[in-house]
Amino acid sequence: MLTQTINEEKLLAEFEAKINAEIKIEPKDWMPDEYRKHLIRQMSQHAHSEVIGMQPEGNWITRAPSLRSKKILLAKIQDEGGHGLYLYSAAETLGVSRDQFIQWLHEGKAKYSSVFNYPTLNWADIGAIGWLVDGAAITNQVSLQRTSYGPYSRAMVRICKEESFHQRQGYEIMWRMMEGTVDQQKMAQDAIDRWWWPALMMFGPHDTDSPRTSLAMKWRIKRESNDQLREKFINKTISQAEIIGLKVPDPNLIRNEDGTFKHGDINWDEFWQVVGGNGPCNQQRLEHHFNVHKEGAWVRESAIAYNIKHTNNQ
Ligand code: FAQ
Repeated sequence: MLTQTINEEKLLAEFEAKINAEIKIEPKDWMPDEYRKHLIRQMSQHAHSEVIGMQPEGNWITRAPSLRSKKILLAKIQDEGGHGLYLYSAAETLGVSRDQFIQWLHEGKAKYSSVFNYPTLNWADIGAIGWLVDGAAITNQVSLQRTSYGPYSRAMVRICKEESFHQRQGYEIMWRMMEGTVDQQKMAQDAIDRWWWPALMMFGPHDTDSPRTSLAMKWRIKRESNDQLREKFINKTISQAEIIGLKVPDPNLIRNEDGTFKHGDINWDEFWQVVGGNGPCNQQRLEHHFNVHKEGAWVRESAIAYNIKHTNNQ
C-alpha cells in the first residue's frame, strides 16, 4: 500500500513536471484520474456542441438568400460536423467509445454549449452565429491550442483555421445587411440584440463561480479563465460592431480609458435554466439528434459490414 502511494506520488510529480515544461501529455502517458475525467467531460461536450450547433444553422440552408450564401453556409455546417468528428476521435484516445459519448448526450448526462438552445428566426441570425458564436468559440479555441493534452491541442490547431473563416463569413453577412435597406438593418440589429448575451454566456460562469477552473488551469487544460476569455471577446467584437453601425444591447457597458470594455451584468438565472435543459430549444435539439442517430443506424452498420468485408478480402 505504502509502495503504491510512493509510486503514485512519483508519477504525479513527473506528470506535473512535464506540464510545467510545456511537454504535451499523450494518450499512453500516465495521468491522474481527475485529469482524464476533466478531459473526457470537456472534450466530449465540445464535440457535442459542434454537432448540435449544426441544427440552428441547418434551419436556413433551404432559405439562404443567394446561391453563393447557400454554398458558403453548406460548407460551414459541414466543417462543424468535421470538427465534431476530430474531437470525438481525440476524446476516444482517453478510453471512452464514441457510442458511450453519444449515449451520455442522449441520457442528459453530457452537456453541449448553451448557445445552441436559441432559435434562428431570420437570415441575420446566421450572420450573428458566424460572427458572435464562432467568434466566441474561436477566442476560446485559440487558447485551447496550447492545452496540455496532445490530441486535444492538435485538433484545436486544425479547427481554428476553419473557425476563423466562419467568423468572417458571419461578419460579412452582417456587414452586407447593414449596407442594405432600413428593414435589413433592423433585422441585423435585432439579431445582435438576441445573440449578444447568449454569446457572452458561452464562456461559462464567472471565475469565482466556476468549480472546474482552478484544477484545469493548474494542469493547463484551460490556459485562460472564463472571464479572461470573455473580456478578450468583447474587446475585439464591440469595435467590429461599431464599424458597421451595430450596437451591443448592453446599457451598462463601460468603455475604459485604455479602450477596453467592461460588460454589464449577465443574466445567470437564464444561463443556468438553459444549461439545465429549460432553454427555448433544448428539447427540440436533443430529440432531433436522437431521431437522426436512430435513423442513421443502418448507415453505421453498412459501413462496419463493408469494412469487415474489405479487410477480409485483403
Ligand atoms: N454551456 O466550472 P465551469 C462552437 C457548465 S464550439 C453549457 O466553468 P469548465 C462551434 C460546465 O460544463 C462551442 N454548459 O466548467 C460552433 C460545468 O458543468 P459540468 C463549445 C456550460 O469546463 C459554432 C459547469 O457549467 N466550446 O461553438 C457552459 O471549466 C457555430 C461549470 O462551469 C467548447 O465546448 C455553457 N456555455 O468551463 C458550432 C469549448 N459553460 O460539466 C456550430 C471547450 C459552463 O461540471 C456553429 N470547453 N458550462 O456538469 C470549455 O472551454 C469549457 O468546458 C467551458 C466551461 C469554458 C465551456
